[in-house]
Formats: sequence, C-alpha cells, structure tokens
Amino acid sequence: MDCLFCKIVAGEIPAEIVHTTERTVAFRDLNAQAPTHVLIVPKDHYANAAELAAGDPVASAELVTTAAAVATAEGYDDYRLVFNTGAGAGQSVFHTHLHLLAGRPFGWPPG
Ligand code: IU
Repeated sequence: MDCLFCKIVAGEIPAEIVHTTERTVAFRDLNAQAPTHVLIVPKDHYANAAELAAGDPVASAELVTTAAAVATAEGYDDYRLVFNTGAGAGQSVFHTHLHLLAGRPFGWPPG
C-alpha cells in the first residue's frame, strides 16, 4: 500500500518522531499550525478515526493518551485534538491521525 504515514511508521520516510508507544507513533507536522503541532498515528493502517475505533479500540484510546503525554512533555495543559475525517472536512492523508495543537489561543468554531 502506498501510504505516507505507513512509510513514516516503518522508518522508510524521515520524520521528527517525538514519542512512540506499543501501538502509536507521534511526529511533528511538516506544516505546523501552532508552536506544537504533532500527529499521532496508529502503527497499523486504518483510513480514519472511526475505522480505527471499530477495528482496534485499544489503539484508538492510545492515540489520545499519547497526545496527552506529548502535550504534558511540551509543557501544555491546554491543547486541541482534531480528527479530520473525509476530504470535505480537510482530511488529506487517509491513514488515521490525531492532530495535537498547542501553544497559541484557538478560536471556536474552527475554520
Ligand atoms: P489532514 O487532517 O489529513 O489534512 O492532515 C494531514 C497532515 O499531514 C497535514 O497537517 C500535513 O501538514 C501533514 N503532513 C506532514 O506532516 N508530512 C507530509 O509529508 C504530508 C503531510 I504529504
């Protein structure tokens, strides 16, 4: 399968990895939208958050606990977590990824 994030997980494409767990890898977004912008992905390929939650609920929970650990490690109590799901909602890479954004104020509703 030609999947960018599978290749990052496999070490075939370089990324700035900040944290790994049994089921997840966290690495910095190349086009950061906040002082901390980290993507947390499952090691196994699922297309989106709902498919991951249905197929591997333990890994799904581990995305969130990993994001919290990275936020804490970077000194943030306040942060935003985002799953874009579907192209119309802004998803451009179809391997589940949780965006962790922190270090600036965030508006609501999101753009
Ligand atoms: P999205 O929710 O699917 O739009 O998020 C994909 C993210 O992957 C987006 O924030 C990109 O900046 C990021 N990204 C990356 O970090 N490295 C890459 O090589 C590519 C995309 I392509």
